[in-house]
Order: sequence, then structure tokens, then C-alpha cells
Amino acid sequence: MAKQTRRQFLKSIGCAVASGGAMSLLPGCTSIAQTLGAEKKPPNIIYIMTDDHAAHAISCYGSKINKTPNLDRIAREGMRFANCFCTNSICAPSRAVILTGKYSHINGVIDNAKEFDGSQQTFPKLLQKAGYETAVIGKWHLKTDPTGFDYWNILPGQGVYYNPIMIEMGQKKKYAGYVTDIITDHCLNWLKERTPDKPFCLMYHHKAPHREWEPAPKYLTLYDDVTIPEPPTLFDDYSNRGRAAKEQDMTIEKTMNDRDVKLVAPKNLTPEQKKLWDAAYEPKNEAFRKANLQGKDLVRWKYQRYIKDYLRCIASVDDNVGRMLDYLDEAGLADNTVVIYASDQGFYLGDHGWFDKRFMYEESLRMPLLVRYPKEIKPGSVNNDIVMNLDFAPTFLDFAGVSKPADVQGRSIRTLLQGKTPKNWRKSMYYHYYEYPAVHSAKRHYGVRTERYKLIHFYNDIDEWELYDLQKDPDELNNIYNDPAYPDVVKQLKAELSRLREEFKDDTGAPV
Ligand SMILES: [Ca+2]
Repeated sequence: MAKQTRRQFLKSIGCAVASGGAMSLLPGCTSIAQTLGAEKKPPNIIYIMTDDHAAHAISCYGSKINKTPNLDRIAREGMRFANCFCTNSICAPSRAVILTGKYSHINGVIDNAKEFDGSQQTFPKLLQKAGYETAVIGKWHLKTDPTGFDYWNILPGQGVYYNPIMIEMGQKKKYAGYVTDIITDHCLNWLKERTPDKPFCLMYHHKAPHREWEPAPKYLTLYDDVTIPEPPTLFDDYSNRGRAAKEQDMTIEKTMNDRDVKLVAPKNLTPEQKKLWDAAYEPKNEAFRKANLQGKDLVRWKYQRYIKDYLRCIASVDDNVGRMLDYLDEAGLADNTVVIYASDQGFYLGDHGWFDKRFMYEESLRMPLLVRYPKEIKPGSVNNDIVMNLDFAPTFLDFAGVSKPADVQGRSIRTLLQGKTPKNWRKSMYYHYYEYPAVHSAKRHYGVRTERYKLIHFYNDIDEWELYDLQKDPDELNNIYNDPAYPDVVKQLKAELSRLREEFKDDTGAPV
């Protein structure tokens, strides 16, 4: 009898069943579990991560440009973190921080070019030792094979949206269809096939909505009949900022190319997909239109092409997260599973005229973080404390009942999830970005963000400081580092920056 069918059958006749001489419990049978003293079984963990999904494209974060009903459901049934930040806003580095609970200069992945040393301590390895069954499915992007997982099935590198190849435990296989659906299919299959009596940790990693933002065939024409609102800083001229903001290479105007705006189709489409693609994007007409646009009109056209595709990709993510949540309900797993939704960092959605991430400015520094765990989290709660991707690993260890190794630098947010912020919770966060010179030319910098202020030091080929008062200037348009009203703030923040660099043992980059 197939596993699932057997389980369904067992469920129909009762919850407990003799298995190998021991009682094994079926999901959803908490009363019997409690009778047997099994209530101490640690919760399951499903960590859902997208790639480059900015919080301001999620409706529970106040998005003005899209709706995400299934992501909103996690917030409605759990907690939304309003101030979760990334320590190094780029793909591979953020993933390495999440796995280790350690800053980039400690885990070794300071930029996308570095390989992750899989022999080091990670939270999945520690969960495995504690009896968890672990899996990672979807985008990995750390160059070396995953370690610490009983099962892995990953995209090679960035992967592709259509008809992707995946590497299952070292074996390459090609799948027909759309990547966001396929990754979810694999996750659901793994959940159905796993060892039922072990707690599990599944890292469910989407490729979407990473560049070049290629939608599922069914969403190719979503938003065709609407104009997406433009961000207020789309035509930022970077006055009152330093060289870093002026000299980057990530504008919609200059950097965004024909592939990004879909005047060039991907190579791996089937003839049928190509037909749908051409019909949706009208390459000849749109190329003609683009050629006849200039200045702000051209930026506006490109922004619409970009943002609609970005949001179309998110529509598929939202649908598939809904499939996952429905499965957890059907399988009776919802009560004893911590469900997390996050992205590896934020993203510029035309803000400051940009796409991409990297900078410590708000749109890419901020990460979405939604957590549902009915046993400990009050539905619909919002937390405003400063938390980081550095905290994810210690949080998962906390839920698993594993004590935090001394070298893990983050802090568990479990008490925050329970609605109790410890008195000594952090009041500032430390950031350090390294990938320069490189694509998009975002200069090296580190900095500190408090509830109200942000101080950034750009170094390497420059030596410039920027200070923002986020209360008065939430869009970060006025660098007040040299403003005569703020020398005390600068002094305090520099002291805090030095303290954080010492706490996190970071002596890389220019001195403060
Ligand atoms: Ca990313």
C-alpha cells in the first residue's frame, strides 16, 4: 500500500497504530499524543523563502501595488515582523547567514562569488542531531552541495523559470512546467513521503521573483489592463546623497535591458510556451514603442514592464504558499508546525529609480518575516523590534530544544513570537556589504540602523559617510551627516557602530 493511502486508511480507523513495537502517532491526534506524554515532541519547521521579494510587495505590509492573500493568511494567523533586516543584502551571503546564524565575515560567504564551506556548523546539522528529518528544496545558490539535509533537490545556480533542471541528491533531472509550481510539488511530495514519526524541518526555497522575472504562463497577461502606481522616488536625482548612490549601475533607466523587459524571450521555452510569450509581450510592437520613447516616458514604460512581471511571479508564489498551507491543514500538521515566510533580502521596486538590492537603504535592507505557530503566537500580532536574518538559526534551534552554540551570533526570537520582548533586546543592527567591484557597482559599506537613524560608511575606493533621520526622511533623500544639528547623533552612532563591530568580531573593511 502506498504511504499516503496507508496513512489515510489508518487515519480513518483511529489515530494511534502499533509500528515496530512502538506507538506511532498520526498528525492531528493531539489528544492521544498528550495522553501518551508525547506533547514534548518539538514542532516541525517549514521555512519558506523567496528570492528578492521586497516587503512592500506583500499586502499585509501595506503594498500599494499587489495583493498576496495567502501570505497575508500567515500574518493573520501568526505574527508579522515590521522591522526584520538583512545583514548583507544579497543572495548567497544572506543564505549563508541564515544557515549559520553568523555574519558573512565569519561564515565566509561575503559575496556571491564565494563558495559556502559546507563542513561548518549549520542549524540543519544541529536539528538532524536532535532527531529532525531535514530537507532543502528549490533555490540553494551556495555553489557547494547542501550538507545537513536528509534530502535535497536544488536548482543549479540561479536555475530557470521554465522547464527547469534540478539536482536531486547529486542527480540532474529536467522537469516540464513552471519552477514555482515544480518546487512546491517536490515539497509536498517530500512531506507525504517523509518518516511520519520524526519532527521535520523543510527549507522550501523559491527562485521567484528573481531577475529576469518570468511569469507562469497563466499569469503572462495578469495586470495587462491596469497601470501599477509608481514609487514616489522613481525619478530620484541622488542630490543630497554621496557618490555611492550616484555611481551605482542598477537603474531602470540605464541598466535594465531588453531581456528584462521581455523584448527577448528565454531560450528554454517549448514552442507552445513561446507562442504564449510572444502573444503576451508583442515583441515587435513593444520594441517599436520602446524605440519611440525617451527620458521619463521610457523609464515609465520600462517600470511597468518590470513591475508587472515581478508581481506576476509573486502571484504564483502566493498561490503555491496557499497550496502548502492547505496541505498542512489537510494533513493535520498546521498546529504543530512553525511556518515562516521570508525572502533573502529586500529589493528596489523602482524606488530611487532602481531595481536590485545590495545597499543598506530601507527597501533592500528590510526583509519580510511572517511566522505562524498556533501554539505560541497570537493571531494577527505585529512585532516592531529589530530582528535580523542572523536570528533565524538560533530561533529554529530554540524550537527544536537545542541549546545555542556559543559561536552563533544571532538571538532566538521565540520570546518575541510569544509577545514578550526581553528588556535587553537589541536597539540597533549592524550591516556589512562587500560585493564591489562587481555587477551593479554598489560600493562597499557597513553601517548601523537604530529605530530612528541610519549611519553608513562607504569605503574601499571612497571614504564617505551618510546619516539619515528615518523619522523625518523615511525615503532617505537627505544625507545629514554634515548637518550642524546632528554632530551628537553622529558621535553616538559611531560609538555604537564600533561596539557592534567588536561584538560581532568584524575587523574587515575600513576602520570606523
Ligand atoms: Ca536574493
